[in-house]
Amino acid sequence: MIARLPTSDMSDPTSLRRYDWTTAEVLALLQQPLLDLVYQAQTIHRTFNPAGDIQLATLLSIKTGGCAENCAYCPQSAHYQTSVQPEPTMTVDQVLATAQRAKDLGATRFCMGWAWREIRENRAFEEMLAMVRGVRSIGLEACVTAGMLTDTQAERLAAAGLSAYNHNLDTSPEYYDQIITTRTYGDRLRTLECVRRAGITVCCGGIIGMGESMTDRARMLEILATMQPHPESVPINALIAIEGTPLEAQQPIDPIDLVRMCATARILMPQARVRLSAGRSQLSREAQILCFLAGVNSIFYGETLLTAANPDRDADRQLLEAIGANIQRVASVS
Ligand code: SAM
Ligand code: DTB
Ligand code: SF4
Repeated sequence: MIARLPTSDMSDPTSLRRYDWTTAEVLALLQQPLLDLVYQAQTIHRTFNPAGDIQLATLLSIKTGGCAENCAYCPQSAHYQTSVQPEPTMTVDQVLATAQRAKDLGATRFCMGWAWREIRENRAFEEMLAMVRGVRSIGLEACVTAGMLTDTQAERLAAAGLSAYNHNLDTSPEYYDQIITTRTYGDRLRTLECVRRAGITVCCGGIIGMGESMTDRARMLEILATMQPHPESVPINALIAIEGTPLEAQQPIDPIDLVRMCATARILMPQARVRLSAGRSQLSREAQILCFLAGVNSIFYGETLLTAANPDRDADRQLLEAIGANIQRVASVS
């Protein structure tokens, strides 16, 4: 039986965009029979995103390793011994050359990461602003992920033309302290509010496969889907269990669980870009295709994510060609 959407009147699609989801409703969506879930998600996807395009985003780690936070999944935390070594911060010229190459290879969004607990107002921040201006002038959407920020910093990033700021909730508020203790869920939400106030679009999602329950997954999606407006971009990551981190021995997720997360995110946030993010290397082509059917409309394109492996470009090109994907050609203005 198809879990009842609060209103299933597809002739008035705006009534399906809601901000008052409850945990029980989200859990019911997440746990319904898979084919019903995917059918609902695809129906909503086609109603709200008639263009049906898929965005290719390219990631680059500008400042790698040595981070003060203790996120249990992260190879860049200074708290753990992993194969990731702190590296010198990349220069503006290096970054812009990489962004140009990403554009030439078909990406429309360029996402830059700094392994920082928070942004500080120093030379590295001035360089970040120059990178954002440069990426925008190449004609790409620019996204930054660099930890916590303040209103003033968000306003300066907005003035530089930043399209989006990525800051994930990662998991439910209830499970959060099993994963990170060096900052709180409230810290995370405060940063997201600064991003929103500055007029930058919000990129916010999380990870599955860290030992959380179905209810934790539902709670995370509920918190995202009760933000008003919804995040414009929702990355769904499957844990990449990295040697040396506390989560190194976690068993891989069942790909069907990832399909469920993507489909539920699509139903809850009909117009968000739902991004099938970390963990794609472990997925078969068929599992990825199910995720597209469930409403995923973006992937990271390029051999590495920030530090971990991603499928190589040839494999992705073949996959996208095989399904006749309609790839976004021009960056959106935001
Ligand atoms: N320091 C910044 C922050 O935490 O906001 C930005 C970088 S951080 C690497 C960006 C996101 O990548 C994390 O919030 C997490 O969701 C995801 N991530 C990091 N390591 C991961 C892993 N091993 N597996 C899956 N996702 C991961
Ligand atoms: C997101 O949610 N996933 C991307 C992006 N936002 C920054 C990062 C995934 C990182 C995976 C581990 C690594 O490459 O170090
Ligand atoms: Fe990794 Fe970001 Fe956590 Fe630092 S704040 S340990 S870079 S996820």
